[in-house]
Amino acid sequence: MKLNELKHAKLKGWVEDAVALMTPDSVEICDGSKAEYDRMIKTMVDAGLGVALNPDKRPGCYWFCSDPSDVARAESRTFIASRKKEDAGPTNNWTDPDELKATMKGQYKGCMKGRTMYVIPFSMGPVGSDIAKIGVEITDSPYVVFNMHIMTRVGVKVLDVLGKDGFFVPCLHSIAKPLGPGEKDTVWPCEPDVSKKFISHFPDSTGDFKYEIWSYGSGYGGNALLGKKCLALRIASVLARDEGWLAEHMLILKLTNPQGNVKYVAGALPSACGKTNLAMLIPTLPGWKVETIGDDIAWMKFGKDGHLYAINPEAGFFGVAPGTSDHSNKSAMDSIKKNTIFTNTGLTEDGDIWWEQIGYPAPGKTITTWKGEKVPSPKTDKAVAGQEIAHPNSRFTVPASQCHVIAKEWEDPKGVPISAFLFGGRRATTIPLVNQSKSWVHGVFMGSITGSEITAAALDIKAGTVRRDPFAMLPFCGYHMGDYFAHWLKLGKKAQDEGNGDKLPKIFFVNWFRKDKDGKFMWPGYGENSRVLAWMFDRCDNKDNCLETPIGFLPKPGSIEAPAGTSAETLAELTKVDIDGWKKEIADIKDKHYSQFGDKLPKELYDLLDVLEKELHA
Ligand code: OXD
Ligand code: MN
Repeated sequence: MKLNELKHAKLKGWVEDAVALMTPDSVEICDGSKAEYDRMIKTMVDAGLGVALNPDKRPGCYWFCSDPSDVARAESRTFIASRKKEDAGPTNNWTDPDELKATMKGQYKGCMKGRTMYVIPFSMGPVGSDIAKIGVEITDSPYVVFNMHIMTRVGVKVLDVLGKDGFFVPCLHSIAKPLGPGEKDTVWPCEPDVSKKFISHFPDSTGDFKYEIWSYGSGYGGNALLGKKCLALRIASVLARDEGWLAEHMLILKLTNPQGNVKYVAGALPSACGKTNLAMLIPTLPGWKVETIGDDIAWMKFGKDGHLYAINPEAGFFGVAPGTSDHSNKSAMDSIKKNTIFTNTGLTEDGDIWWEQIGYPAPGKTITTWKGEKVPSPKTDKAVAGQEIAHPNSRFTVPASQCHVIAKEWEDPKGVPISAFLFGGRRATTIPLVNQSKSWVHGVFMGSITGSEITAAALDIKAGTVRRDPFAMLPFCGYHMGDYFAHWLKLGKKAQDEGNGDKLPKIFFVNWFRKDKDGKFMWPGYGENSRVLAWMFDRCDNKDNCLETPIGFLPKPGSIEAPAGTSAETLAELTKVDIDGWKKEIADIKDKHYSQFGDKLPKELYDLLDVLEKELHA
């Protein structure tokens, strides 16, 4: 499709302005077809920028490797450029929107010379659903085009819904590497200087569009596939605040008990803490079943019946590869056997991918690392300090429809009713295996104090240290985090005032990552987490399986059966209140976390912190 065939005048004008600024050699409007997908991949493979994997082993699969500067989300280069600084809050980088636009326009000038500009109309959520939103991404990266094909719904059908004047979020992206005449691409064209990358969000622009996303210099998924973190979380969280719904960094799973009863659970865990594994879990508990609705993002609205309904706005999974194995996530391993894009994994001699903790040693004599070096094949799949075959944040991109445990209702435009929320983090100490909140407000309190050890999903922060990541939304909330807590409280209060308090999801906090004094994990995790899900399921039915404590409702002894290899004492340790640990936790929350929100911190939350402190000291 050609630019002059676009029927939406505002969209056409926006693309024309981008063409004038970025001066590409040609423009293509993406139609979302399989032929387009294949052509985009071929463009890159023919140019030596990607490798087709062995079709006998991984049919339809490709291997790409990025520049070392471009392996993860760039949090220090991610901006919420609201008109007023206080609207971005203390947890976001803020810059004046006019200044930022002036700087970025300078960078965008001529940035697509020698390249094709692709215009990608996409829908987050099933095309035409009431909950879905449309975005249009302009990019100069074929890699972005085919990944967007997997992660969103792309193409002409979206333009049809958009009509002549429908609402869309404009998303500008460039890898920032114009090509001179005859110049050839390097392996992963991008702006290698991290300080020149920008992932900018304008949540209250005064120009032609109220919401805008401008990304420059990075080709990495979270920075470049703008439907995901930028639109479906940062901008959508602002829309959700304004329109009375929730846009959350949550997986959605369908849990069926041995009697065939179903409950839907939405869970927020920070990046690279196992959301994909949990969404696809294979229960060890006999008779229980988990099916997947989504693994990263949930959009939720209250239905007329007072229940909260969730959709997965995405169409694919952009999962962390290392650690994924038949043991940790057999369903993911089965899903990625075909038609999958691998980025920054290792490449075996026989044309297959490999990563640390994949469950088997690397075959062959040598293996190619994500940096393109040939090294001896490791004899085990264990991660070795100082050696990376796969980058720790290497990824697979796979269509959700290819997942064997995808729930049949995963694309239902009205969504699924949520019975429980689960928050969690990666914590070696203090935080119990599972804990239910005493009320909605207490649940919001739990979400607001979430802490987690940092993983490799972001550049520029030190892996391993604990940081507060409220609701797992720290890098993704598009406005002041104090207002975000207030939004959650407001929605709960509204439901209660309307007589629907009992239909609100129950709220739980989990921690699969406790370690003993020798540094060994105390809980086996993965399929054994079904024991915790089963306990939560019964809590939603108000079964008598808990004890009230100052921090919340903990499992009654015997209400969770210890898995093989976990002693009764260990389970008791995992489900008790660590009074000294919590005292330290409270002090840290008061001094370093809540203190940053000033007047914007809802009083109800501070009051709960005081109550907890008093009870622990009693
Ligand atoms: C992701 C992330 O890619 O959270 O999902 O970083
Ligand atoms: Mn995520």
